[in-house]
Amino acid sequence: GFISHESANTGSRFPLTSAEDPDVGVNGLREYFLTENDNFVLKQNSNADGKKYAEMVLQKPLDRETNPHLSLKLIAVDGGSPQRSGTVNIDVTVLDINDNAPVFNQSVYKATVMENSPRDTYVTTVNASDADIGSNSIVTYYFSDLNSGLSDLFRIDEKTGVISITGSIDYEKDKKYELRIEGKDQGGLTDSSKVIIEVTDVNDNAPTISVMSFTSPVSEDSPPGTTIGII
Ligand SMILES: [Ca+2]
Ligand SMILES: [Ca+2]
Ligand SMILES: [Ca+2]
Ligand SMILES: [Ca+2]
Repeated sequence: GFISHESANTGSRFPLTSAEDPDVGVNGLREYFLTENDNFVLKQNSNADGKKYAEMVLQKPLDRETNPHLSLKLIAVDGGSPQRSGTVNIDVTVLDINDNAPVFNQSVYKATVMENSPRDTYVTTVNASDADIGSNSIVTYYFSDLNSGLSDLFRIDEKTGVISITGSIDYEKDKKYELRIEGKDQGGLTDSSKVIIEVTDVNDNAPTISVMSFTSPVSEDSPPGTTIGII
């Protein structure tokens, strides 16, 4: 069989073993045929000694994601009557290259948290999938906008994409957060998305009463309607 990366250029040649036919002349090897397929065409050549051999030429790029394995047959026929033929299996294994970036399954994630939620409270999980295999498909997650200061309030697990709380969430300070996230495969291809987190209010503030203070005492002859204090 053959092993080829899906990145192999069109025009790449894969020489095939030549068939042996002890007969000569018209009864000798005449022609090769290859199973019809999308990627390879057969090219037939002759050595200096007149021996025929064939090679497969890549005419359409391989794509491991659609077809990781090709099972082809090479058939050699002679020119005799009755015609005789020989068949050999040609297995092509297509190796992965990192030609797919991760893709987040949502362009926006929405979540709600209560203010004053304790540290490690679960917020949401983000997920990006990658059509490649192995390390080409392993995605790590991180916040892309590190200057926002939001990484003091939230953390993202780089392996699982779970977002949780690390700081103190105060509705009276911020009612909504927007986190920019990125997913990166081991080959460096990325996708981005965002998480919008709404904070719900908790009744964590008692009413306070403020009284206007006067610097001068109220005189006993103030006209009716004079403001004494405002609650
Ligand atoms: Ca591919
Ligand atoms: Ca990938
Ligand atoms: Ca691939
Ligand atoms: Ca509150």
